[in-house]
Amino acid sequence: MKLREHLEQQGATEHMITLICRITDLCKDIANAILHQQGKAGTVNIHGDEQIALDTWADDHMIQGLRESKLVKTVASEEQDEVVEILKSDGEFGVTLDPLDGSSLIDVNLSIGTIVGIFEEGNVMEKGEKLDAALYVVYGPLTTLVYTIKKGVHEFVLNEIGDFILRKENLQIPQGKLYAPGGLAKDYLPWHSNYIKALGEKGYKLRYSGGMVPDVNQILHKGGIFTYPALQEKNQGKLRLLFECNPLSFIIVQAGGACSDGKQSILTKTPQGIGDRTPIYVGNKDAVLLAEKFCYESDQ
Ligand code: P6P
Repeated sequence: MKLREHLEQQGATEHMITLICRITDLCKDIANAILHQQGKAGTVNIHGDEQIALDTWADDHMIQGLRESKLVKTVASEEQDEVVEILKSDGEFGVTLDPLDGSSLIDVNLSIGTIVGIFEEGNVMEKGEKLDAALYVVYGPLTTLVYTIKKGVHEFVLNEIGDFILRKENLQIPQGKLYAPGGLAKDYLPWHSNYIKALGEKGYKLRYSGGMVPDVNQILHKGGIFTYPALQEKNQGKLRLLFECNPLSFIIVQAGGACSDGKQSILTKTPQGIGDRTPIYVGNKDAVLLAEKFCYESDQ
């Protein structure tokens, strides 16, 4: 089954179907561009991440494609300093974008991804629980798409003629024991170090690539926990609330998992600014609850 047919079967509105299909077509262009990726752009984004030419190209390409759709009112992109208001739009959608997350991994031929959050009512500075849809694409040995419109989590694979074909429907995160622990151990807070040690003692196996999209995708399929914690000098950690943590947490929660910053669900956090970062624990409910337990006990 092709993506559009599946979205129609899910009862998505015509505008949502058109928007998601437009976004995934833009991701197909990104998949092609990765094969011919250019060098470094010599610029950095507001988060201080060095931008390669492909980062800026992918960002421009997606924003232009959304502009042309005339369905999108506002776009927040990790590569942009401010929210982009699309004035000549007939639509109301708000879209958050991480056009090419982990792009520095291309050099060593590791998988990377695109992350998208969709709000039907244009405000992108909403809590993650207000999302109406979210998707990510993994550019790896396969190019796969995972999406939800709050009616299950579904995976598609790009075939040889450029169609996303249904691969797995109604994905539920299995109980598993993989852990993907981001950040430098020397910078961990003591309670987080104790948490990671406890996972090891429970027989959790470390699986971490440095790409959030493939790492979270692996947790969705095999179970366990992805974390990028608060650090000694960075109490909000590294990962962005709007562009990375909300959409991916939304998908994992829709697949029966859980998410937290150690104290509360990521999806209940009210964004203060486009560059907000947050500590993140996302995956099986028991592993997330264990992190909250370690965090709570550290405050006593
Ligand atoms: P570190 C990639 O740069 C990214 O934003 C995420 O995709 C990934 O999870 C994280 O940073 C990796 O960070 O500090 O482990 O290199």
